[in-house]
Amino acid sequence: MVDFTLTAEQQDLRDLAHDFAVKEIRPVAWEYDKNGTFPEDIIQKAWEVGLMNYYIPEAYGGTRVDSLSGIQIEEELSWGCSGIQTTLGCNSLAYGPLVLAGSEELKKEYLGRLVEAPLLCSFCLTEPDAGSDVASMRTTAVKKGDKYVLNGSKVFITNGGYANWYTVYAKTDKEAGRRGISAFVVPRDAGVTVDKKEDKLGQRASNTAAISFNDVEIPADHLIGQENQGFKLAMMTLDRTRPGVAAMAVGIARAAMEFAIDYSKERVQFGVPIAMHQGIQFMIADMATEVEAARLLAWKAAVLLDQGKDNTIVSSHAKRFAADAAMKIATDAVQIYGGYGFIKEYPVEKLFRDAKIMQLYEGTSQIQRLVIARETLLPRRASSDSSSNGDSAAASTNGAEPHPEPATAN
Ligand code: COS
Repeated sequence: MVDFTLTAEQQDLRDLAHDFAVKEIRPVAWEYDKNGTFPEDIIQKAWEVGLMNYYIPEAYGGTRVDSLSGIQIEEELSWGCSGIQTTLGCNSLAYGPLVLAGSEELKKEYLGRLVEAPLLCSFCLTEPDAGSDVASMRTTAVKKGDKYVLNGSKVFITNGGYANWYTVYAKTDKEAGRRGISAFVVPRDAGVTVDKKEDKLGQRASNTAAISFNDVEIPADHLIGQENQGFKLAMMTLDRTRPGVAAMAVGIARAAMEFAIDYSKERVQFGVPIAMHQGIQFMIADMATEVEAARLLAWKAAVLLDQGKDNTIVSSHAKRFAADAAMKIATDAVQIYGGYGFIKEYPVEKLFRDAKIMQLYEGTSQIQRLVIARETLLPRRASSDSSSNGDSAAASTNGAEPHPEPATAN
């Protein structure tokens, strides 16, 4: 059965998030962006009302909502400010691998910290020379007795300057490429160094940092899942978080569209509001279609997850389409504002800058196309209906069949 009606609970969460965006986020969003203010006050409030960490299972003190509910929150908060939502939502990316494959002890300790206080955690995959090409990472984790010793550096780490703990990917077998990567929980006080806060084009209220590990020792039981299974764990985590990124892109796109609609009704040129001109109407019509289509893809990717089905390709469809739509819609919103759209005093300039990151983080639009091409040419699983990708299958990271290389078309 296909039904696009949210349940009363999902609608309540959406309303709660919208209300929070209107009252707490929008009033400060442009100012925080301008000054690069980290939204500590908003983190505290969002944590208090349950708009953070909502994918933590009840067994560890969380409220575990389904993905379709979660992405309602993510669209609304991102409509308020995607930089602030990146800050609030980053925890779910960082604790994702822990929920999927962590030991009971690790989950109790580190999910418990997030439940007990408004703390942050970070997902540390990217390195200076390993972005899309995850397998070329150089950070190492060497086992010495009952400890692992970590060395290396990570870049573009959301909340990196503020995290209480980090999910870190490192090579446990340097010769094995992607088959030699493992994931660890690294508490900040183990000696993580925060090297630098980045000065960014957009999402300026979010913290993006470079961090490093210099002989950082962690207990051996801080390994998440099995040794050398980290790459798959990262991919499975991203399958679960990309629908949320798509929803965030919808939030930006919707905000840009709404500003463009309002402005087009006020701005008079050639004797009529510019909304009366067909050129503007067609731009707005395309915006409305793309917001709708992007949202439907995000919902489908989330619903597949909630049904325990493989969502890899739909997750990439959603993330790619929604990110590109947000960029296009924000660009067209600037166009509708004309010269004023280029001025910081007007709201769409920020949205234009914020939209760009949607095409970059959690896998560029090109990486999404790569995943889509592979899954289309040589599907990894028989069909999106037949294979369980639920948490229990994921816990052993055995949920996936071998992923064949597509033939290269020359
Ligand atoms: N779920 C489970 N397993 C998966 C998977 C998924 N979504 N995607 C891939 N795998 C498995 C494959 O089945 C394969 O398993 P075997 O080793 O048993 O054969 C393995 O992982 C390797 O898969 P693949 O051949 O697709 O890997 P590649 O090295 O070719 O890399 C890309 C694939 C490029 C798609 C991957 O490196 C990627 O997603 N890069 C972007 C990373 C990213 O998003 N970075 C942003 C930073 S995070 S904010």
